[in-house]
Amino acid sequence: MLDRLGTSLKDAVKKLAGKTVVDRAAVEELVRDLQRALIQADVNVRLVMQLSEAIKKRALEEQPPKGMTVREHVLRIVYQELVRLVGSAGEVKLEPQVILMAGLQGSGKTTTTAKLARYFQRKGLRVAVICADTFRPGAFDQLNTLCSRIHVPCFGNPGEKDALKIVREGLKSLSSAEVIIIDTQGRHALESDLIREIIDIQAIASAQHRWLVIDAALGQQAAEQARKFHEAISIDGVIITKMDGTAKGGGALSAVAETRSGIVFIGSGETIDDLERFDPDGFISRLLGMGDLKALVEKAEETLAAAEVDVNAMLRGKFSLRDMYNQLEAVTRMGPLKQIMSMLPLGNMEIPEDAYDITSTKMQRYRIIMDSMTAAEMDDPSVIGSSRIQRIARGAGASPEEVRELLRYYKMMKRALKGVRGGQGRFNMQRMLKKFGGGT
Ligand SMILES: Nc1nc2c(ncn2[C@@H]2O[C@H](COP(=O)(O)OP(=O)(O)OP(=O)(O)O)[C@@H](O)[C@H]2O)c(=O)[nH]1
Ligand SMILES: [Mg+2]
Repeated sequence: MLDRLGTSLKDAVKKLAGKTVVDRAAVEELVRDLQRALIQADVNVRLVMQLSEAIKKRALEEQPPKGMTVREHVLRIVYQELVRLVGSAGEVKLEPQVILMAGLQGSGKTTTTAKLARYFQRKGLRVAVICADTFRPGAFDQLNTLCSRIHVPCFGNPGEKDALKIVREGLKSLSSAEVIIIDTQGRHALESDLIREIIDIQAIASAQHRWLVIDAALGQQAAEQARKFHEAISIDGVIITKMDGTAKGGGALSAVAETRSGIVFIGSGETIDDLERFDPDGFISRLLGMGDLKALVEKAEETLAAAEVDVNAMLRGKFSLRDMYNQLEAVTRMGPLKQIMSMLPLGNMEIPEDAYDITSTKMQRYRIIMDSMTAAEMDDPSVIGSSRIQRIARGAGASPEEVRELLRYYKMMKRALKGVRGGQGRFNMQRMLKKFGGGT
């Protein structure tokens, strides 16, 4: 879902990236494209206007940070504002809590109640649910069936018409549970009965979380519903269901903005495990086709730490083949170069497509060649003369010329490292990747 929105947003962003100059006209065109894309996806018009005004104002008034082009700056603003639109990641703590589910008929409350029970169960918490839906025929059976499959206790009483009584008794009888999720009734449209009941339930349950369940297919009415529920019980998180469908999804995004809360989970199918935690940065990155910048940064830090690259020694000029091997390994472990580049913001727009392939294959070859070197050669490559080159090449199934190329590459890297100024012990990956792309 959201495929169409994603495509049109990506087109808008690509158009900007392809412009020779990013001036006022280019920003205005981008903003118009974004507006069109969001409105077509059913995002609330008022919200679209707020968002696009904010983007325009920032893009035209803020100075790009040092080292960032105007183009990157504008795209970063688009990214940040969209992340803000979908809200911060709603908090889900793994501690004792009561969760109250709210939403209209058929939005997916009951299914999601069971999915959430499963989620907390997997995290090792004792979970139980209460069926406070006295409206829908067979409501208790539906929830009870889902929960008994995962051995989660389900409290309810199909003969009882008073939902408040059920909640009161349920909380008492389930007092040994750590997480209690309360499923409530839904109606076709917002009715005062429904709202009054949920206010009363909250008065009894004092739920730490009041989560609104919204069907991704819901259009413009979503904002109105969200506002009413928010006024009643102060919604602190939104769960969007049926993300596996073909819905436009914009309505659900409007609901999030209306409650000023974040999306906590996404339902992506009918089975009990089809529930995902929502990550705003990753979501918008994918939507814009920028790749997951945050994931890259974290991954890069982890991998480099694991590779034990002694950056300081390298900057002092002590750079052995072994150091280079560790670096190559670090980069290889991070995944195919292409994937890495697509995780860098806009990296994929500036680097020619075929640069990746040569590079990652070459990297593999170099590692194989180094694997057939001795420890002494790795520590001090200057001992490698032509007879050793022959031997290394044979051992690696490579040609002597390839081994020489590797040695040339090593020398170039060593020179390049000497040129790295600053020396804060940081490994300059971009520079290294550039060498890979154009150096050999
Ligand atoms: N494909 C898909 N179907 C879902 C998802 N979540 C719920 N459904 C389906 O949506 C329908 C309605 O779900 P329920 O959980 O019964 O909805 P509800 O909000 O409890 O409905 P009421 O109790 O009548 O208010 C069911 O057929 C579910 O299987 C989802 O993430 N993906
Ligand atoms: Mg239900």
